[in-house]
Amino acid sequence: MLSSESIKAKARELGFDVCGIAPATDHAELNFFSEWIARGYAGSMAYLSRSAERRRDVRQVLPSARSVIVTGTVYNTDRDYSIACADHSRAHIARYAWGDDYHEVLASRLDALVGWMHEAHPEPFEASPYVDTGPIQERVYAQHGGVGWIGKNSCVIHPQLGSWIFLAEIVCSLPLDPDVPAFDQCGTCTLCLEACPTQALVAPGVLDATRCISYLTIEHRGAIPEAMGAEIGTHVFGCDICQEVCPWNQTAPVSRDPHWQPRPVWDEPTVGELAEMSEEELGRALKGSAMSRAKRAGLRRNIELSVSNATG
Ligand code: B12
Ligand code: SF4
Repeated sequence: MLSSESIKAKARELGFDVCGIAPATDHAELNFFSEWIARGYAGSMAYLSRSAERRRDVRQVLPSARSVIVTGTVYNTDRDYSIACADHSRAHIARYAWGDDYHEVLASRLDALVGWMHEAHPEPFEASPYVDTGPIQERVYAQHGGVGWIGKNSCVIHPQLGSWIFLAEIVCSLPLDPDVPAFDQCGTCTLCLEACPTQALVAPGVLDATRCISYLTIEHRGAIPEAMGAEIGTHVFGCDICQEVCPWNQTAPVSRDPHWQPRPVWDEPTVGELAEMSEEELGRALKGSAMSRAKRAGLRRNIELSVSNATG
């Protein structure tokens, strides 16, 4: 029988920094999703409401599921936090998007882990890998797999690694030994709620995405609502503020993995430098980058707004 310990050891060997096992059961936190959608917090992310039924429980996606193997991968690098930057012409890009597209990098590592599991355990079993885009509530399983707790900023925080971690999972039919769930260590701290420039964190752990800079600059198509324009400042893609102020990220380790090191073009550029990029340069820079999610038109819109906020 494949043991949880051997899977975790293999996961580390493949480049994942942490790995935990959650049982595929009806965790109470999974129920918040439908209320979150009903409150309109998903905005125009129609793919979330469309798949709400499947997102309710991983067994909707894989009926034979008994366990969820959850991995965490540190993407932090040694660059300063955006809140430490006094230069108003600096463009801010979310830390997770500076290097290579994590979807591609982590999907191939998960495939290698699934391949190894089938070799180590020749009897038939089902195993489906997911990185971000699958209809599963990754943070809930991360918490139940002991990877980290869901913080007041709604991100999964690992006590040693902080929250600069990608999540990626394998939903599988094997009844693996589960980990102890992570416990909440936010305590009385509310720094993230206070620091959010758009008051998007409406209660501890509850994010109204329609107010979140990350949603507005990455997911939202069309014009950015006028009322939010100034608050976006020079954030051209995503936002890290509620994680930068988090005490658990003040001594977070950095990754040496070449995949997550900042590409020169996204490494602390000014809004002016981004505005001057030709279509060809932008196309090249977005190849194999998670920033392609915003589409060229979205990025151009964000850059234009940032230029106006920086100069206005
Ligand atoms: C949609 C989405 C977004 C949306 C909505 C974010 C959100 N908080 O839901 C937007 C575009 C805003 C976004 C932003 C970001 N995202 Co995102 N996103 C997702 C995605 C695809 C789905 C998340 C989801 O299901 N949201 C719906 C709500 C219900 O879920 P939730 O907030 O995660 O859930 C908990 C709380 O909201 C709470 N809750 C909800 N309602 C209520 C009500 C009450 C009363 C209570 C008490 C609690 C409560 O309970 C829920 C379950 O425990 C996941 C990948 C995945 N498949 O899971 C990545 C994911 C969550 N994102 C990720 C990242 C990195 C980011 C950003 C940091 C990117 C950036 N720098 O710009 C920001 C962080 C913003 C933030 N503070 O959350 C990572 C997070 C890694 C981590 N360590 O936690 C994920 C897991 C992707 C990945 N595979 O690594 N994201
Ligand atoms: S990512 Fe930025 S805008 Fe979104 S909740 Fe965090 S601090 Fe607020």
